Amino acid sequence: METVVTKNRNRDKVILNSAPMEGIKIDGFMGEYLQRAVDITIPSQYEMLEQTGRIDNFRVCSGKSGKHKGYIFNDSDVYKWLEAASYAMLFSKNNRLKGLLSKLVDEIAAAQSPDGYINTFYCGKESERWSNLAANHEMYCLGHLISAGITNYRATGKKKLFHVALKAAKHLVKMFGAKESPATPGHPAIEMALVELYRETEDKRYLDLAVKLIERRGKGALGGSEYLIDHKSFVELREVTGHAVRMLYLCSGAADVYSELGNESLLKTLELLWDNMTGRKISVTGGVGARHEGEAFGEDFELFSHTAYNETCAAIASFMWNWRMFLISGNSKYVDLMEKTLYNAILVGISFDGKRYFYDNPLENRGDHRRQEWFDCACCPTNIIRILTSFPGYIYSISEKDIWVNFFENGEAILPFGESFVKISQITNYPWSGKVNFEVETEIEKAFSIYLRIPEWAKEGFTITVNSEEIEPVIEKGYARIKGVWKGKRYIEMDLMMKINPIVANPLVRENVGKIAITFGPIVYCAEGNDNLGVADIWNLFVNRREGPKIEYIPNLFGGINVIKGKGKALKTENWDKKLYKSYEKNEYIETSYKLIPYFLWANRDESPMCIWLNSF
Ligand code: FUB
Ligand code: ZN
Repeated sequence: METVVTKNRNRDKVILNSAPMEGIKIDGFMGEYLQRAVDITIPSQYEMLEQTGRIDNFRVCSGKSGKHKGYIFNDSDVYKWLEAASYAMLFSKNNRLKGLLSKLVDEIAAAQSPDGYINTFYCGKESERWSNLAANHEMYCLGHLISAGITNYRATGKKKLFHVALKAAKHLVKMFGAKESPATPGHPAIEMALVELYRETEDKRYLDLAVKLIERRGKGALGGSEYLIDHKSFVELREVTGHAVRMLYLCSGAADVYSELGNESLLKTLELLWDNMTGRKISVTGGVGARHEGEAFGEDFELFSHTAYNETCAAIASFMWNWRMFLISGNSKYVDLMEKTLYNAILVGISFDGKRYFYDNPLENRGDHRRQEWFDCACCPTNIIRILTSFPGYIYSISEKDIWVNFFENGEAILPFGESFVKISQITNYPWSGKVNFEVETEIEKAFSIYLRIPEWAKEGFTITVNSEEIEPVIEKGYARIKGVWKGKRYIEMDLMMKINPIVANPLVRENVGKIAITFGPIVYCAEGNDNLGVADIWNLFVNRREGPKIEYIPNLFGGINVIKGKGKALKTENWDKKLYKSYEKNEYIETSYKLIPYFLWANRDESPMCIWLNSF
C-alpha cells in the first residue's frame, strides 16, 4: 500500500502523479512543522474534539445518553483530524496516537446506520435527513469521511474506517446517483473524495456521481445562489465568486474529474477561473476570499489589507486545487502559487508553538487579532494539520519516465521508479537560503530526467551544476530539465538567487498605491511593532528603498529566520491633540531604522500593530 495525496488513474490526461510518502523523510523547515504537528498539534486538537463534544456526538449517536452538540458540520472536524493523524502515523511510532485512532474509528463505525448513512446531527431525526442540501452539510461531512477513510487505509493498511466510508458512499450513490436526481451539495468537498474513492476502488459509480454533482450546478437545486455557486453551470463560470472555500473545493473536484475523464470544457473553465483569481482576487500572500461577509471572494481588486478575511481553509483549498492543476499540466506556475500560499497564507494560520490558530488572516492589524486555541467553527485548525502532515507527499511527483522536484526541503526520499528506486537527498536551509544540494542515487543504470522547479522569483537568477560542472538546462514549463543516464551517485547544486524584492500592487488596488510589500524568496515580510519599538507606530513607517534594506539571518529568533533591516522615516504620532485632521505642512517625520519579520510569524509575541504594505520613498 502506498500513501499518496492523490492517485490519478488516467495517465493520458494527467502528466504527473503524486509520489508515495512512505520513503520520504523531511527534517528541514517544514519537517519541524510536521514534527510539531505530530507531537503537539494533533494531540492537543484531540483534546479539543473531546472537550467540545465532537467525539461524544458519535457516542451519543450509538447509544450514550446526551444530545448532539455544536454545528451541523462538526463531524467534519473529527474526520479531518483522523485524516491528519493517519498521515502522521507515517512519521511517528507514537502508540498513544495509534490507540486514539483505532478507538475513534470504532466509535465512528458504531455511529453508522445500517443503511450506510452517517451524520451525528441527524441521529434520532431520521426523517429530516437530506432535507436541506443547501445548508445541511451532509455531503460535505461525507466528503471528509471518505478522504479520511482512504488516507487511513493507505497510511495504516487498516480497513475499518475505509469500510465505513465505502458504505456511506454506496448509500450516497443510492440516494442521489440517479440521472433524474437534481441533488448537489451546498458545500463541496464530496466531489474530490468521490473521485479519489473511484481511484482507490476502480468502482466507476463514484466517479459518475462526482461528475453529476458538478454538472447539476446552475440548475437551481441550491436556489440559484451565487454564494453556493449555483448561479451558472460549472462550465459557464468565468469568475471566482461566492464562498471561497466552497468555490475552490469545487474547482479541486472539477480538476479531479477532468484528470480522469478529460472533458476539455472543464479544463478550459478551470484555467479561466485560475486566471481570474490570480489576476484580480488574490492577496500578495496567496490568501483568497477577501470579504468577511459570506467568507467570500470580493469584486475585482477588492483587496483591503485591514479587512482581508483570507480564511486559512480558503488558502488550503487553493493549495489543493493548484496541486491538481499542476499534475494535469506540469506547469510550475501552479506550484509557485502553492509555495507562496503555503509559506504565507497557510502557515500564518498556526502559532509557532503549534497550539493556536487564525481563522481569518488580515494583512494589517492593530495587534488585537490573536490566534485562538479553538473555534466553535473549527474548520481551519483541523484543515491545517492535514496539510502539515501530508506535505512530504507534495515535494516530488513522478511520471513513468521522469521525476519532478516541486518543493525544496532538507531530507531524503526513496522514490519507486519503474522497476527500481531513485534516492534523492536534499541538503538545504530553504526557505531561508536558495541553495539546495541534491544527491541523486540510482541502483540500476537508467535514462531519465530530473525536473527542478525554478520558482518564479528566481527565474532571472539561478545556477545549476551537475557534479561541479555548471550547466545551462532547458527550461520546460518552469522546470529546469536535467537529462541523463543515471547510475550510482550524482550531485546537483542549485542556487536560486534570493533577493529582496519590493512588490507593488496593480494601481486598481487603490489603497496600496505608493506602497510596497517586501519579499525575499518565497516569503512575504511584515512590520510588527514588537521589532520596532523605536518607531512610534509601524503603520506610519516609510521605508527608504535606496538605503538597504538588507537581509540578516537571526539564529535565535523563531528557531532561525531571515529578518529584513533597513532605514526609513516615521511620522510623529504625538501632537495630534485628539484631532483627526490637520494641515499637511504640520506633518513631522523622524529618521528611523526598522526590522521586518516573515508575515506568517506575526502575532506570536505581545500584542502590537502589524502591516505588510509599507509606505516607501
Ligand atoms: O461550512 C463549513 C466550513 O465552515 C467552511 O468551509 C468554512 O468557510 C466555514 O464556514
Ligand atoms: Zn476554515
